Amino acid sequence: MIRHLLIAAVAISLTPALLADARHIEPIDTSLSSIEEPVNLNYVDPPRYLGLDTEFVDHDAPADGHRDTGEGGPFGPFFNPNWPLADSTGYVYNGARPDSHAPIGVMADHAHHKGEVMLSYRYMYMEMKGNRRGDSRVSNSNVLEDFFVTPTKMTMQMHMLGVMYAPTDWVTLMAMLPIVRKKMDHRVRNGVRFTTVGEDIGDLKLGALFPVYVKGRHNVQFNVGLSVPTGSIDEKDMTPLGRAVLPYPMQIGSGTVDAMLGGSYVYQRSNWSWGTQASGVIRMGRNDEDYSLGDTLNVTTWFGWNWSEWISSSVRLNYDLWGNIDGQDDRIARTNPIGIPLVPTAEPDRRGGQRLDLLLGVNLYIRDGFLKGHRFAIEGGMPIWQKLEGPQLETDWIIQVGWQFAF
Ligand SMILES: [Cu+2]
Repeated sequence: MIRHLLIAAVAISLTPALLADARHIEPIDTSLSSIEEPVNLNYVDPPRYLGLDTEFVDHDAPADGHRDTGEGGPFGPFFNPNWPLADSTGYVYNGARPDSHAPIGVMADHAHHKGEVMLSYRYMYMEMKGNRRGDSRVSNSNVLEDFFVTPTKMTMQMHMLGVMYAPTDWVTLMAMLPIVRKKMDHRVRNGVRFTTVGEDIGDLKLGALFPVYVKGRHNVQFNVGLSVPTGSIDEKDMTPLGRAVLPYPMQIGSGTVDAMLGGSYVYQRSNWSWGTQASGVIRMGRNDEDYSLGDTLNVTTWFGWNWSEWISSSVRLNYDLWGNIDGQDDRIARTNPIGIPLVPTAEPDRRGGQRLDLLLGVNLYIRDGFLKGHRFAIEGGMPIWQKLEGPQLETDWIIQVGWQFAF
């Protein structure tokens, strides 16, 4: 089910790009910013004021706007390795704007030119409080009618180190390593409260990103990747039943090799851009404990507004769908010693869900001084809708900050 949706979503998200260019139709824009001169890449001293009709210039691009790598890549006539290329209006896709990187919560959104390396660090904090079944809230005492223990709150912190490297213009390689800390508060029927913590290196993610079509205002990319099960599925902590393996949402890794697949499209105007991305994770087989986490689908779309050559802001909708668990970990008890269902987090068929988030972000691209070329970004938001196979903890808010530096 999720796999079919993923394929459909990737196809739908990329269709406008193909149609728009194939038909050579530019939307008619009656605003001032539509009066765009062809980009002059030799322009030495671009204006640095806030302006609605400023065309920001990529100083690092060769004067003719073309890259001379001489490598054709595997995509035949569809792909031109000398990106970025001008379209018939003379517009050249600009990869050196604050909004030419997606909001920091989006990954695998941009490629690099041959020989470039990018280092990145992200910090994410997420807070989940209270339970939900379907799309309505359920109280703790409500959950305790059916279960011996209820989770009441969870926080997740993640540090993510990333590196990107482009051996050629047509592929950018990526590696990301998360370090995750999860903390969950619980209440027992008898009123006792307890907290468990899971903390470890997460699953190493390796990927390759293909900028298959970068011309004029359009940027189309595909990415494939593999998640390597370096993260723990053996997290233990003290519970009322003694020291035990923690339930599924407190584990750090998936335990399985996971295939990752995605596609994105960004449309760029002189002062704003619109991007959309669809991606998914497919678990391959089961892990050592004979279960696999549900497959996931993510579809996100954002609008970025460039206030100047160094700052942009964004608004983003983010949809996540994740499945239930296949199989079960026999180390995780599902009932207490007298046979009462123990806790909803131990139930493989109460883990799936869907969520739609609204997020606001700011990207900074430092153009001068000793931090020249460094990017800093922040993005935060909250769900506007969620539907969970519960009882399951609901998400309340998410914030992410990041740093990126390419050289
Ligand atoms: Cu990068």
